[in-house]
Amino acid sequence: MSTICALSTPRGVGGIAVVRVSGEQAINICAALVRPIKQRLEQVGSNRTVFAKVYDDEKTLDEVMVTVFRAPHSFTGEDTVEISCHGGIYITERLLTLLLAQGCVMAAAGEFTKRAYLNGKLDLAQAEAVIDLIHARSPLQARNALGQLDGRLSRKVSALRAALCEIGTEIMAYVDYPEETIGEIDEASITQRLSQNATSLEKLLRSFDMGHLIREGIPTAIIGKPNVGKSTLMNALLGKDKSIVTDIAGTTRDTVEESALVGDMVLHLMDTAGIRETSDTVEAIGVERARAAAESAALVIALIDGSRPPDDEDKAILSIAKEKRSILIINKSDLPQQAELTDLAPVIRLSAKNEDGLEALHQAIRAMFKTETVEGESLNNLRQRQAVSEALVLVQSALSAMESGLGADMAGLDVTSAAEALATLTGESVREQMIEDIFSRFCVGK
Ligand SMILES: Nc1nc2c(ncn2[C@@H]2O[C@H](COP(=O)(O)OP(=O)(O)OP(=O)(O)O)[C@@H](O)[C@H]2O)c(=O)[nH]1
Ligand SMILES: [Mg+2]
Repeated sequence: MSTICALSTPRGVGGIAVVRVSGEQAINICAALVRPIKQRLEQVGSNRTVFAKVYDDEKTLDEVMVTVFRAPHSFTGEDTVEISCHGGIYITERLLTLLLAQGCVMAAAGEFTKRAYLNGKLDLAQAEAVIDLIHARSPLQARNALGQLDGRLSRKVSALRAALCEIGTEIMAYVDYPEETIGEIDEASITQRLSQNATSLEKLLRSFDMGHLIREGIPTAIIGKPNVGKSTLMNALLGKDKSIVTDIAGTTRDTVEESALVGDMVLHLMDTAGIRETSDTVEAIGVERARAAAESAALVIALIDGSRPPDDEDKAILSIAKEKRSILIINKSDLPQQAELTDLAPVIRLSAKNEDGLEALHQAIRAMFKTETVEGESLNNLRQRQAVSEALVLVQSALSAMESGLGADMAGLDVTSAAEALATLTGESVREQMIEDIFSRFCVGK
């Protein structure tokens, strides 16, 4: 395999930049350019960092720190050299040019991680976690990706797969050699174990929705009748004046969208027009959009004004919220309170204007999404979901074959195929094209 090189830090001006070289010739190629002060690069021990100079035609190009990783003790599993040089465009480009002249080739997007996978350092689910970790924007996203990188999802899926393989083997042994199998096949036990596994697969499948939300950000609609303080809350959550706030009912007409880190999650906030009956054509379109936003959201934050007794318009809002995963906010807690609502939970009293009580909102959101997910064990992308849903369909088909007395041989084939479908998740058996697709989503240098 060729020896690859790339800039692993963002292109541009910075304190330092890291150029990574990986492959059989990594150390030899670098040794021609990078000279440590006290010894030759070839003599530097594994996982050691030393001070060195980079030479460009016998003139010093830069003073660097260079780290040598010897196979298999590196990220890629190959000999790897990481050169931490000064972070400038000229220096990094010149260094890469010199490396290419010495026989390196430029790494393709995700090639370092792809090699880590091909060399058995990571399985496919872990490799995907590397992309998620790089793109994480919230602590929860990062922890989830880190859990997956640590192999939590892989272990869970491997355990399920092993259980299915065992059932499959048992059935097939009986079907192929009925006379040698001790006793009758225990159909009741097989059916029970199959349905247990189906339940686990269903649960895993449900975790996709949550994993996906955590990874992509939670579409969140802020709804309420006019003037309850939706835009004020939106601005408080964003930490800037994005939405226009006035005391005129019907200020917000179009949906205003922006992402924000709320607590430890990314929310895609949608501030909406106040929902009410109106004859104004423009406002009516805004109200329609508000309803659509609530409909499409994964979380609805419904507001009412605590300083006024709730009316029919508020009740209409509550009934929209009831249909969704929602949090009810009684706003304007700084004013004398008139709204008493205890039938809906969770209810949070806060003052959006004074930004008083926002922490309780953060906690409610956190509690709502955290209890439903185990960090690092959720399915995070469509590929993973596809593998699990294929396995589930096959297990269900095996179950109905067993229950209808259609024959153990049918069930055996289905269970074995289900185990194979799960194997694609961790990459124990995948097509070449799938590997290409996954790693092309990476950035160069990773
Ligand atoms: N006292 C008090 N006033 C608030 C609070 N939140 C919002 N307001 C005021 O309520 C009025 C309406 O606020 P907005 O944020 O524009 O309300 P809205 O729900 O977006 O209204 P529309 O866009 O018209 O639907 C403004 O005068 C705000 O200053 C609060 O917590 N306390
Ligand atoms: Mg508004």
